[in-house]
Amino acid sequence: MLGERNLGQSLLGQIGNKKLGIGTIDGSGAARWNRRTGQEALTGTYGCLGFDLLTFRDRLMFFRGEKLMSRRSSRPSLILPLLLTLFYSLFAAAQAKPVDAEGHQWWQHAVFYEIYPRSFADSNNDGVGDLNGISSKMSYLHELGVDAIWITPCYPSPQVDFGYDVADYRNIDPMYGNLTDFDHMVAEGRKNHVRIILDFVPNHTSDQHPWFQDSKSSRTAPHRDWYIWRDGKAPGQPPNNWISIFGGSAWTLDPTTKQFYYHFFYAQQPDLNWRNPAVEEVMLDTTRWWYKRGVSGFRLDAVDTLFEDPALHDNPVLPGTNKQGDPNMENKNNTNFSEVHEELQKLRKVADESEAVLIGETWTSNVAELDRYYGQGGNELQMPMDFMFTTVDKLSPPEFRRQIAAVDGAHGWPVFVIGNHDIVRSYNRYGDGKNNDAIARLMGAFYLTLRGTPIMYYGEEIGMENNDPTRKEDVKDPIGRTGWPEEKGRDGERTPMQWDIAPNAGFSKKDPWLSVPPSYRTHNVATESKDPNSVLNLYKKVLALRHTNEALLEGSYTALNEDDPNVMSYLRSYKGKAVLVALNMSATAQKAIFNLSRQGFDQTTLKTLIASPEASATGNEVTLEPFGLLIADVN
Ligand SMILES: [Ca+2]
Ligand SMILES: [Ca+2]
Repeated sequence: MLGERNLGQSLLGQIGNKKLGIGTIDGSGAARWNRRTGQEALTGTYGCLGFDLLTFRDRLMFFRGEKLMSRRSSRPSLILPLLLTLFYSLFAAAQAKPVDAEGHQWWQHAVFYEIYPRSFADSNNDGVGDLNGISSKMSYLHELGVDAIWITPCYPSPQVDFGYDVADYRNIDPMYGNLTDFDHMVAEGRKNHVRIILDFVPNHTSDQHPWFQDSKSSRTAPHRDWYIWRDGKAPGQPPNNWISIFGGSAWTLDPTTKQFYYHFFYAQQPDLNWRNPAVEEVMLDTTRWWYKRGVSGFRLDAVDTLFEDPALHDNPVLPGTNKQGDPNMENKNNTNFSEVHEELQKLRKVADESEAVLIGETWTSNVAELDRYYGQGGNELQMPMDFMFTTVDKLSPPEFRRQIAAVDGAHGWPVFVIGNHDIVRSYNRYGDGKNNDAIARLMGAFYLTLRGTPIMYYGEEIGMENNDPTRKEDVKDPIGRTGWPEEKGRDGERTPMQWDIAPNAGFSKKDPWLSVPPSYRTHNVATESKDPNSVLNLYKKVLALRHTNEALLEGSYTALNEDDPNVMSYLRSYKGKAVLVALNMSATAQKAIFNLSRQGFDQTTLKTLIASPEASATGNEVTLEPFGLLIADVN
């Protein structure tokens, strides 16, 4: 899916795809590319613009779409792209170490688990979670069936946006520990076969970062151009109409130098200027620094906001206002620039040096958009998250089938999530208020058996629920404070992990930064460990199965009984072996009959592997209680 892009980006895409292409350039300087169905090559003809790719720097400028109109020559030189193609393909081949006969990489067999470090485990009882707390829970994570943990930002930070305002990219906030604690956590992880994934926040720093402190000190400071500074339209008027997603103008006037700086998020989170090569270089090198320290990858924060229109055109205003009371607008001129993909390719090259994985916070509205994040020939993110799955907010087999089929047909490996630190917990979103535990087990049996890599959210495995603040003065999340009461913020899904029945759910001896919901008395690790039918034990069983069963690890996905409005069922098959998953998404008992002759199983006999208490399989027939589930071997 190429669509309309600027010339530079399409070129880089071609190199990544190991193909050469020719396109046409329209009057606006954009290139329109076509891909012939059934052929990987791009076709078309150049207009008056050509290029001679002589130096790396020139190439960079070209890829960035800069100076596009100033570089003219009679015809394109294709030799350098060819050589680069060869180089990149050899490089990629040298880096990829498959873990199976299918050529899968480690992250394709792994189960990921997101940890909000403030809320996971508090080793020193100050009410806030920390790295030593995480280290102490590595054996829990391993026994659960987790292979990698993604820790949301734990760098030094004034915590205006709970760590997403980074003041030093190469250190640990004292609240969470220090670099020695970090190294200890990596070592404990290795002992327990749990890899560490950190959060990388490339779009902006904290306003307390030394780069910004220097940048704002004078118009000629060395770091001035590391951020985006502009004069106002008129005295006291910001440079344009862009809005911060945390409310108000995206521009703040600095009284010392009398210019405005740009911030897509909070005013304390100034955007870095990614058009400055020095910024790019130091950020790429920061990822390398962490890989050398034992990190196995990064989750990239808000990548779609990396670039802005250098001419700062106003965004189109839409009718109405948002939850912050600002006019609705289309963020056309400050998000989703094609240059984002070029940076992802560069980050990926550094990641490949260490067999690391890049996970994307990729909010997309369709699979074509998601597909672009994998890159041409898979040269960008290995794991862009499919958040469209989380938009199916009701237990609807037809909607889930549509969504899974679309993602299964994308050009990369699917990544499934049902919750994270920005979304109301899945327990509440899918729960009906009466059968929430059964539904939590159903959802676990569902997304953990799909073809792709799941990213769990801490506490999901014990059926943790949202605990939203009821008074404005209790709200910690900035968007909850500015948007109250309509927007209560994200505190509710970030409460402390529930370990046992001790006060504060055993998270801390001191009252924690956010309180646990009363349901911690029944929904905690210690209590659920003893109950064979708990949400926790269902998760453990499913995770154990998906680590050992070849059909679940390697198999294709085929939707079954696609007209059934109540039972979601599918087959995962690999080399003549198959696992069938049947999930009753309704509040009434259901029967499902499976004819798998088209899938190569003439006499279907289902052998139950995992089932809810009242579910059973006889021959090719499955009986399920309300919200019941059954996972079976097909013979
Ligand atoms: Ca602590
Ligand atoms: Ca930006």
